[in-house]
Amino acid sequence: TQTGGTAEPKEFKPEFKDYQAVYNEIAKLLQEHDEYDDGSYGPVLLRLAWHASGTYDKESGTGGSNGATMRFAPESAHGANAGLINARNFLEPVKAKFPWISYSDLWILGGVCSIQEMLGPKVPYRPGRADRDMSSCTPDGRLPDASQGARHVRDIFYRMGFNDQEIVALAGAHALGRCHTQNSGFDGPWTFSPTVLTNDYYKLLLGSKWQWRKWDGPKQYEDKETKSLMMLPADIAFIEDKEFKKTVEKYAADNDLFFKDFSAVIVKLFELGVPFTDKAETYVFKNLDE
Ligand code: ZEM
Repeated sequence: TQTGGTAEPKEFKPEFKDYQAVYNEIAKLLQEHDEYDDGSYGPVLLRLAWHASGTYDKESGTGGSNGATMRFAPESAHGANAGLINARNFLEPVKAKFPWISYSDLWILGGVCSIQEMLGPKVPYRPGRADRDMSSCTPDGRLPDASQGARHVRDIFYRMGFNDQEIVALAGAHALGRCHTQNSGFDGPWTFSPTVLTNDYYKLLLGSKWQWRKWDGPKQYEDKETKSLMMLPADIAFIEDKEFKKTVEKYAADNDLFFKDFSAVIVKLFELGVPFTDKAETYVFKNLDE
């Protein structure tokens, strides 16, 4: 009905179908751009979502995915974020097509979509993140250092509020993607199928013989048999540490359990420090081929 000439334009309230449309657009672009790396932007999109979230500090409440402050220096220039410009640039055309979504929500949706499209479990998603300016950039050093061991890994993830089982479940993401010398200095993939999420990371940790790679780069492991796979010192910590190793064994033996726990813990990671309202609904997206 007509309410007079000065009525405000109706505010756009996105619903499930609108977020599903964003999901579908990301999934379509993932399929189209199979020229990247091992054939998918999925791993680097997941890493963007993780590095946006993993700056969280539970004591101060700072950091986390609410803000998308990696758009700005100094955070964009932190060593740990090298190469994530590829993921941010990949999502720019999606942001242009759906300008109503915040970068913070979009980056996390990119992670959710990547996990599902790389044949991982469903990852329930809640929108509600708001972008912040560069004054909310976190200090360098909040993300894990690959050259360190169990003690450091615990310090970093306990700061976010995770326990040992959750840390090991999160690490299963290293079934995906690879290390790039131009980003981290390290080199190579962890598994033979770096664009499909499986529990292979755990199986390979336990089932292969890991030896130091002899090369000029930073200290990393290679599998003795094929020398084509890698582990970081921080990965090997998961089999050197008795407590961590028990959980590695559970996930190596049971992919369904890994999927269930991975989904739960990645939702926790993606929601660290996000001030959702009571009204925030949880969405479970259909995969592109569903
Ligand atoms: Zn990663 N990760 N990560 N990680 N990560 C790399 C790549 C990827 C650590 C780490 O130092 C590195 C988690 C935990 C930890 C992914 C997801 C998740 C790389 C290589 C390094 C060095 C980067 C490069 O060179 O491009 C350490 C020390 C971790 C904790 C112990 C968690 C948690 C993740 C998600 C849940 C993914 C998907 C990649 C692959 C990125 C790509 O571009 O292929």
